Amino acid sequence: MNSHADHINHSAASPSSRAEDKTHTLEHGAHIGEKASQTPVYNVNLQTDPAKPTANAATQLAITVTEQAAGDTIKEFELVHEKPMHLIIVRDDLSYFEHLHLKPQNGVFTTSYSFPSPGAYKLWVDVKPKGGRQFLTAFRLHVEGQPLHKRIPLAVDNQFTKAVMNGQYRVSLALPSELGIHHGANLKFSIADVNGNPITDLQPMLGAKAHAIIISEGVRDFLHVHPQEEVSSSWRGGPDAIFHAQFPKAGLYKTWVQFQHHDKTITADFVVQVK
Ligand SMILES: [Cu+2]
Repeated sequence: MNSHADHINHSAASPSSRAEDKTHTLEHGAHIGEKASQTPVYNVNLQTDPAKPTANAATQLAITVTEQAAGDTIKEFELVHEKPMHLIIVRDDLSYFEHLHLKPQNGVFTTSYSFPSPGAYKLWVDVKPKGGRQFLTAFRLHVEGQPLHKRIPLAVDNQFTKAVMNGQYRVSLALPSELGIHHGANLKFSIADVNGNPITDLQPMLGAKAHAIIISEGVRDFLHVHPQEEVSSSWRGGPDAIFHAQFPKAGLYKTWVQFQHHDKTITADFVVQVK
């Protein structure tokens, strides 16, 4: 377990948790918004069935949020970027990324999930209990199976335009000349069609022009960044989406941007170096 001074620990323990849940250790939760002293503290519990997930087989994930003092399961959540829960699943080498939205049933968020290969994963849960504050909690999970996944070292991209969706789209990232830690940076993502023509009829992605997540090498720091501006459900536009990111320290970061076009989600990723 790793906790920063300004973070409150979320204990994964709950009376119902099984011994195997120890493998689903919590890292740290970053709190967003109001002061912790004025608002309740929450625990997040992740249970998997089977207790030891195996790659390429269905694993049931069940996530509950409890109020730490009373121990009550939270049943009502506020929408954060249009969803009651954002669940991000990555491999610890960042070679795999999944962004899911789970709905609670009687306070339990469940999904059946098949991990694509064995090894170490990290899961981030982003929720906002009704009347409480939004917070982020991370779990580490080991997935069994064969063949063992060969870690893919993270390497900074030298190409900031990528063909995605079998070449149907081209996504570009424009960066400031230097990415530093002391001042925030604007990351400008643009999307074009196969011929390089800008896409101008994008649909809203989670209430914004696009959605972006940035994770540091070593899966320690997580930045869920959104464009300042929200857009209405009838918005159509593009091709650019600008995100303001504040990098906590120097190093490599991988970013995934997601656009919505013709009811499809288009994801592209880039590795950037922060100095
Ligand atoms: Cu989400």
